[in-house]
Amino acid sequence: MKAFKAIALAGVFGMFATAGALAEDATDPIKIITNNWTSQLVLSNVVGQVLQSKGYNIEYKSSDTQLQYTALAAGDMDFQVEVWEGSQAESFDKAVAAGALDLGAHEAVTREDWWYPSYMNEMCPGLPDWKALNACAAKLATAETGTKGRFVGPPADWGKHYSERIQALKMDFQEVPVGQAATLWAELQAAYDRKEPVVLFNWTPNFIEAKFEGQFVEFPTYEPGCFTDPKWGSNPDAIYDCGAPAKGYLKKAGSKQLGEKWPMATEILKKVNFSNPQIAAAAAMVDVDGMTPEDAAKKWIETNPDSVKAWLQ
Ligand code: TMO
Repeated sequence: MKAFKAIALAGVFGMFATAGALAEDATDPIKIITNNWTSQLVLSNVVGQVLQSKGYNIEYKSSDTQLQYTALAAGDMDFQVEVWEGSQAESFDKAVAAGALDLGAHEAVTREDWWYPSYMNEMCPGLPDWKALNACAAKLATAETGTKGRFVGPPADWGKHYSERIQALKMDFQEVPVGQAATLWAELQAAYDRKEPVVLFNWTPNFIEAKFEGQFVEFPTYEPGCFTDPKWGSNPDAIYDCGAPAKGYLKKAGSKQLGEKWPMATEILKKVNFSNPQIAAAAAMVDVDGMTPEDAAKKWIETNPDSVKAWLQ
C-alpha cells in the first residue's frame, strides 16, 4: 500500500518537479560505482551530491572496471557515470543485453591509447605513426624489457588488450602494466623532467593535457571488425591489430532496477552531461591541486551551476 502510494505520488511530483520534492524511495540507497581514476571519482561525487540535494540516499561502491558491468546487470550496483568506449564497450554491451540501462552519452569525446611527450618527435622521426615508434623501440629499452621497448601500460582491469596488440602488430615492445594510475603520471613526470623517451597509456579528457605536451601514437584506424575478425587488418591471424577509437563515446549506465525504483532520479541521470574541459578540470582538482574527490565535487557544483540546473529541469 505504502509503495503504491509512493509510486502514485512520483507521477504527480514528476510533473511539477520542484527543488527538494522527493516522491520515490529515499531509504534504499542508490549505489553509485566508483573506479580507480580521478575524473570518475569526482564525477561520481558530483552526481551523488546532486541526488542527495534532492533527498536521495546515496552509497558509493568501488568496483573493478570490467566486473562492474556484471554487477549493474545483476542490480547489485546502480549507476556508472563514465562508460569509456575504448576500454569498456565490450563489457557494457553485454550488460545492456542482460538488462542494464544505457542512460545516454555525455557531449565529451574520448580517446584512450599509447601516448608520448612531444620532444620525442625529434628522437623518433615519423611519429606519431606506430611504425616510427616501433623503429625507435631500442631507445625505449630498459633493464626490465631487455632489447624491447617498454610500454608503460594501464592497470589490468582497464581491459585494453595491449599485449595482444603488440603481438598482433609484431612490435618490438613489451607492456609493463602499472598497478594504479598515479604510477603512470610518476613515470611520465620522471622522463619529462630529463627529456627522456617514454611511451605510456593516457587518455583524454584528462588533467595531463594542461600540464604536459604530447600526442597519441597513431595505430591502424579502429573499426569494430578489428576486435572480432582475425582477417581484419594487417595480421590475418589475429584480432586487436588496430588502435582504440580516436573519437570514442563517454556514456552513462544504470541498473534495470534504477529505472523501476527511482524513475525521477533516472530522468536526472539521463540528463547528466559533462564536456571535455569540465572532465579535465575535475581530474585536475585532485591530481594537480590535491583535493579529495568529495571536496572537488563540491567545488565543481559551485562553479558549474548552469550544468546542474539543466540536469534538474
Ligand atoms: C578508463 N580510462 C579513462 C582510465 O582509460
